[in-house]
Amino acid sequence: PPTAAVPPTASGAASAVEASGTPHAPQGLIGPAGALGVTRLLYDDAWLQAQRLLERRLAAAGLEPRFDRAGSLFGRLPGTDGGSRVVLTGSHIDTVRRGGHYDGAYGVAAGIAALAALKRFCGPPRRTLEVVSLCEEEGSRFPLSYWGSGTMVGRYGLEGASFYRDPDGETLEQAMLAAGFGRPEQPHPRRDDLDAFVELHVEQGIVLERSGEPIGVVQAIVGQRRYTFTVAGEANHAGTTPMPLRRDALAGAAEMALAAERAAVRRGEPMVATVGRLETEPGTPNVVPGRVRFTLDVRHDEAEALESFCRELLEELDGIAARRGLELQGELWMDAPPARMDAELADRLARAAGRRGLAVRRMASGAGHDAQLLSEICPAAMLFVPSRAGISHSPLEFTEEAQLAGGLAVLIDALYELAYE
Ligand code: HGY
Ligand code: MN
Ligand code: MN
Ligand code: MN
Repeated sequence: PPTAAVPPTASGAASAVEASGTPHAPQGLIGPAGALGVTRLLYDDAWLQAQRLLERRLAAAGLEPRFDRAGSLFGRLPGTDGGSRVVLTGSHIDTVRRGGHYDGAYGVAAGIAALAALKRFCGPPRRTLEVVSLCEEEGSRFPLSYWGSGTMVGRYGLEGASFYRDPDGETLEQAMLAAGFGRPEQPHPRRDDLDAFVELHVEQGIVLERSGEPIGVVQAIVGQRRYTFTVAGEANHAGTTPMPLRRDALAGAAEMALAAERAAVRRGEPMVATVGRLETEPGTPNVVPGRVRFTLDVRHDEAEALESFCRELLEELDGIAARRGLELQGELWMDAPPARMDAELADRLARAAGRRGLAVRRMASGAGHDAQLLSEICPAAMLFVPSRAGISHSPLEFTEEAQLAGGLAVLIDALYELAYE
């Protein structure tokens, strides 16, 4: 059992992983990011280098690397039972723009280290274990998110890749093919052989740091909707256009952004609404903006609350547009319903942490995760470790090594129970 193989202290897990010659987190993947942070976008060069590095690390650990047609990378530790079922762990390898080193990458690196340590210290499992570096989760480049887990659960078809364009006009399909994926001879992502999915992830919030528990076990993941709005007014001369005659798209969009903020504050926690990106045209100091595009990210842990909030807010935005003589178009491009984690699997994670003397907090996740989608095709559960000052989606994202090792130790024990016993 892993407790023999992996010493009972959290830091011991890290040294056991070291001692087992298992892959460290590939250089540059884990640790404080530089001032500009980490930007690894689906199918771009940094993304491809990371996937290729992980492929080499999986091969070095004897974990049979293979890519699926969407570019998600799997490592495999075959079970002796000869069955076709798989216990899967892992997370996503892409990041937000100028993000940190931990969001996604920690769950991938820990999953590789866990399988390598189990292979080394416990030999082959009864049931097959796999680790996945999912190709995309953030929605940072193309107007869609969860491309990796979404193609696995059938939310997206690969044939739809030509519909999505990045800000440079490149389609998802062109980028996928250019990176060497999307080819018919590569295995299709669709999975129906999973017995469980366990995702280890940094909390990205401040709850664990404040409460002092080193481990979080997730009960539910919030639902989220993401929109892109286009506000059309009239570009005009900044000097000769009197204020009452303007149809200023930026002033309108600004009023809409404040309306979204006010509406979320009025609703109270856990409702959140964020305008994360805003582009204005022509973007010239002496021209009244004629057109603005902005994104809106709305989240809540109840589907009905999410639905009513968005319905009411869109009516309010239409009212602002009408009053200002602007045209407003909205596109809903992401709608991930709230997801409950598998209770039995969550209990198993909590017990594994307890056996290592690590205090556990049962909690909800305000961040979206691949486990949300994979819960549609198999029992899914998540482990959290603390994020310093609750910061994430930022170069300042950081988690102490002992906390990372604690999460790894619990993951190893949980995977041992699921695949060896
Ligand atoms: O945005 C999120 O919730 C996640 O980090 N992708
Ligand atoms: Mn993430
Ligand atoms: Mn993220
Ligand atoms: Mn491009």
